Amino acid sequence: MARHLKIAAAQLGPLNKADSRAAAVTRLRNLLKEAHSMGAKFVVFPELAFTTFFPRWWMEDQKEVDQRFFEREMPSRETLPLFEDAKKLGIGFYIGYAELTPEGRRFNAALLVGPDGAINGKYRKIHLPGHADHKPKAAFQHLEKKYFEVGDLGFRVWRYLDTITGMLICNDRRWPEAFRVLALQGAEIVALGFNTPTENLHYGEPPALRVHHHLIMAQSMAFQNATWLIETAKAGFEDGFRMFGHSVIVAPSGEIAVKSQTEEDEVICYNCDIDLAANLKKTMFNFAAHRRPEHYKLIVERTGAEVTPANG
Ligand code: CDT
Repeated sequence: MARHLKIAAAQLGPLNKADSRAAAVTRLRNLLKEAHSMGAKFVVFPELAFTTFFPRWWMEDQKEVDQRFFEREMPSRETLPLFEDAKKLGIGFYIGYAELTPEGRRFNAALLVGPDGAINGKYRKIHLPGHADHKPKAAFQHLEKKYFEVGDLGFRVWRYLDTITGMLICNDRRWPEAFRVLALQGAEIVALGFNTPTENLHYGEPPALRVHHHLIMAQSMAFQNATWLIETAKAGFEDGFRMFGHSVIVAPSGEIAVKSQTEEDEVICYNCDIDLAANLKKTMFNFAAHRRPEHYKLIVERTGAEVTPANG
């Protein structure tokens, strides 16, 4: 019998700098309840879901940054009600947060929480976009390389709700290698939260094109790796800086099953047939039959592109 799992993407509208952690948790709890009322058993929340997307600002007082934006433990006193609700409702979730370890290390992290409220897995973002240096003349900055270390837990999957589920965070979705490493571990679902500015920090680019790239990446990554893909946005104007929504649930066929319509708090939900990819995995994307890793060596040996033509 086919396995089905009703999954929700719980998109958040803007969280401003002045918004308290408690206010964010209240909104997340409301979204969780709404997802539950729609029959969802697994909810995917955004990246850095408890605060504004703070890496857009250069801030020098690290103590204050830690205090305002980072979590020293999970669940913390303030985030615990979300975990308790999940347990009460018997619903699992993915959530992104800024992690400050007891050793003083900082990561852009995500948790996979079971329907019993227990933490099943943790991922620390590996592809950190942007820059570490101060660009005071820029309209906004993208300082993930200043505030976070590169994740050290690898790309992993977990047995979760009778599926194999992997986690990624935001910019990871632009790197096919990340998805393929999850698919090679049998991923059936990939959960990912994101915060993507509507404006391109580096050069003028039509916002519609940015959304177009977001959608074609999601569709191709899901199809080429034969997984369900849930991508959830934090969206809207945060302190005047806009981020696009377009949270999506994409089927292993590469089709968008459902997509958000707003840049506000919004739940979308789909009853995912986890076995939908079975034929694809036996034929076109039968990795064991068709992959040729002996010819992929450059993928792991070389980081940046070098012009090395076969004819010299
Ligand atoms: N949060 C995050 O990773 N956002 C990036 C923006 C990159 S622009 C420097 C993204 O890939 O959507």
